Amino acid sequence: SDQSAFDTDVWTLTRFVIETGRQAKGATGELTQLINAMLTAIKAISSAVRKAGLVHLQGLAGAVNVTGDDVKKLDVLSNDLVINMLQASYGTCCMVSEENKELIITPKDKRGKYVVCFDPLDGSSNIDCLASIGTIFAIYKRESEGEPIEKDALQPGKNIVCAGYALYGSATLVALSTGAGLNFFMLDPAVGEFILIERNVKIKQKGKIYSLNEGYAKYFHPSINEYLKHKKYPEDGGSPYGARYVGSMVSDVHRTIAYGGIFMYPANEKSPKGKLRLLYECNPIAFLIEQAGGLATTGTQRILEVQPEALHQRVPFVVGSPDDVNEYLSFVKKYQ
Ligand code: AMP
Ligand code: P6P
Repeated sequence: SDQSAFDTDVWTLTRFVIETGRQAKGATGELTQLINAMLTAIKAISSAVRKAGLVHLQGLAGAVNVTGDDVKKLDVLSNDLVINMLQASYGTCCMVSEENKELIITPKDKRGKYVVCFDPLDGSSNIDCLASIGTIFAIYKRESEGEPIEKDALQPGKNIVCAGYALYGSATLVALSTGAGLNFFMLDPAVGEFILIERNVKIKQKGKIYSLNEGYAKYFHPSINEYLKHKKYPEDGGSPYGARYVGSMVSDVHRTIAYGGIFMYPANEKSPKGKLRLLYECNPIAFLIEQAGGLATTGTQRILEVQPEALHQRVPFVVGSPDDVNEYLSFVKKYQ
């Protein structure tokens, strides 16, 4: 009977986070509540993303609005969902969102001890062509007392307590780490729960794929073009690498973790610091990649060591399999 197919002791992400919370000495449950609030927002965003092409969305349930009035853009809807769910968890004192220029201060009566930096819908320029998009977040413990200030959010990525991404692709996946390895969870829409599918994920030591927007080749530093030439015309007679680039960071990063290789958004003459934002794109991804045994560098510094100076600052970003990132760094060193 199909009963046998039903796992009655399934590891949901909610259960997994409660379990790791119970194992954390002296934990009060505040972080567990906060992570589960983020997951609720992600489930709602997933539902909205999958309907966006069909109906005008209004509210959480995605009721059809036939007149199409007060339609919220998907990235604004996603941003509101994350802010509201996290503040309602009583776990945050302030937040940084890609959608908000200023620090988002949690109302006094709802404050907790965590800071969350997030991109509610990364790659939203890809929505209209139905390419995969994602949500990225990083959670830190606040450092100051009293009224939350920007300094609480301007922490190096090495201070991250928990980070994750959701990928709204052919299925909805969450990658999550609280510092003890990287785990993958897949959304079972029938149950509305994320199910553990891969524990302690490790990236390949070396891959066969490079991923970047070569449309900027004219503006790249010579070390980049020289590295790319080596990938396409290997002098050692090895076979060339394959090229893959979605232009949606979570999609390109997830493929890099799953298949190995290198993802790059380097600086170029038009964007001297690159394009990707340190607080809510580069730091969380760098944390997760390192948990998977990979490397994450600006080209001159480990991403997680960068001391942020501004909420929306950009950094050059090169991540992936250790051998691939180190090979790229050898080309950078040639020019130093
Ligand atoms: P809390 O009292 O819930 O804010 O947790 C205090 C500390 O325990 C956190 O900052 C984490 O370092 C750790 N911790 C709490 N909950 C979890 C969890 N669900 N998974 C991993 N670590 C946790
Ligand atoms: P480009 C999407 O707009 C995004 O922020 C990332 O998701 C993606 O990696 C990057 O920009 C793509 O930028 O310049 O290659 O179009």
